[in-house]
Formats: sequence, C-alpha cells, structure tokens
Amino acid sequence: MSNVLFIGDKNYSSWSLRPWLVLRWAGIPFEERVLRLDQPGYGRQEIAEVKAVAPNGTVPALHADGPMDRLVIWDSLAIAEWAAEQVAPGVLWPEDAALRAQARSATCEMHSGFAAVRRDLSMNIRRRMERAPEWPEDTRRQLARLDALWSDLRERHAHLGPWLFGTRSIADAFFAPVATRLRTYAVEGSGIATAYRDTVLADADFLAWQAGCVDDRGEASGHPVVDGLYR
Ligand SMILES: N[C@@H](CCC(=O)N[C@@H](CS)C(=O)NCC(=O)O)C(=O)O
Repeated sequence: MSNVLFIGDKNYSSWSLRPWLVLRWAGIPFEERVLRLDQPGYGRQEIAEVKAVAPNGTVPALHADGPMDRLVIWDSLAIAEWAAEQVAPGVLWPEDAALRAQARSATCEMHSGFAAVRRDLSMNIRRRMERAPEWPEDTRRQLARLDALWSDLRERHAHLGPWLFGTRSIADAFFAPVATRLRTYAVEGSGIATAYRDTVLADADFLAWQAGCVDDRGEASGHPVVDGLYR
C-alpha cells in the first residue's frame, strides 16, 4: 500500500495543486488519482466518486499509509501539516519559530481569504488573457493586499533565499495557484511580487504539474487566446 492523493483536474483544481506540491517538496512518495469534477453533484459536494474517498465530498484528499489502517485527510492544509510532521524540521515550515508563525499566518490568510480573487480569477493554468479585465473594487483591494504581502515577505527574507520565507515552504505551495492566476489574467504587479511569481512558476515540481494540464483530447494547448508556453 502507498499514500494516495485524490485530486481534481490539474488545470482547474487550485486546492489540489497545493498539497501535491507540498508532498513533492517533502519527498513523500504518493500515487495520484485524478477524479472528474464535472459530474452531477458538483458545487454541492455530492459527487459520488469524491464522497467515496473524502467524507466532506471535496478533493484534495489523502489516504495515507498508517500502521493499522488507512488514514484519510480531507483538507489541503491538513494534508500539508501532516506532511510537515513526516519530515525533518525546516523542510516544509521555517525552522525559526517566529518565521514559522508568520509562514502559518500567510498560509492561513490564503486558505481562508482572498474570496474575490478566487471568484474573479478562477484557476485555468492553460489560459492566457492578453489584457486584465476591469476588476470589481473588492478584487482590486485583494490583489493589492496580495502584492503588498508578497513584497513585504520577499524584502524581509531576500537574504535567506528566493521564496516567501527564504527557503521553500508550505506558504509558497498555498500561493502557487495565485501565481498562475496572475499570469493567466495578465495582472500587473510590482517588480518584486512579479519576480516571486516567476520563481514559483519556474519551480521544477510546479512545471511537472503544469505538464499534466491537458484538455479532454489530451492536448496541452486547450485555450484559444495566447498560450506562449504550450503552443
Ligand atoms: N477546504 C478544502 C476545499 C477543497 C475544495 O473546495 N475542492 C473543490 C475542488 S478544487 C471540490 O472538491 N469541489 C467539489 C464540490 O464542490 O462538489 C481544502 O482546502 O481542501
């Protein structure tokens, strides 16, 4: 038996991307199983196939190897925390306690916030818009908050490395879907935030996920707008 991570479509499932990256970054072996979400029950957490593996009816869900039985973990942050406990301190959260508390704050802000960004900039990794649309006021405010947060963390931790807290952490995995959204919707950010976005988008494990963003015909360039990477 091995760890099995149940995920949604790699092009669209922003929640799934986060723990997938965390497990890869931790070097924890797992088998991935993609479940189709375009099925009856979607949006109501009633997809039968998903409910069969996750009690709350959402992906991601991890079925982890346990000494006695399978351990089911049905939330992206819970999976990330479980992963952090499987590896040495410092691998997935900063080793320094103050940095770790801040990394958790940033991660939780993403996990429970940015609702307007999620609403208006849904993840679609293959898609490229040429120009950003006019955003509603709440979306503009949240995009500004995101830029300020990334810029502040990058300025303070630049001496430790190129990630939000210097070395790669769970916080970076939680912001990875946003990095793709900023690229998809041609959002112009500050220089420092854009450089961080590009660090995430150039990560080898992120690129491995992106390579799986194929459409129903198995083609990677599914979008008609401008797709520099896949065309
Ligand atoms: N809080 C959950 C949210 C997961 C979530 O909303 N997943 C979406 C797909 S990206 C889902 O499974 N939706 C199924 C539905 O709403 O029926 C987590 O962080 O894991």
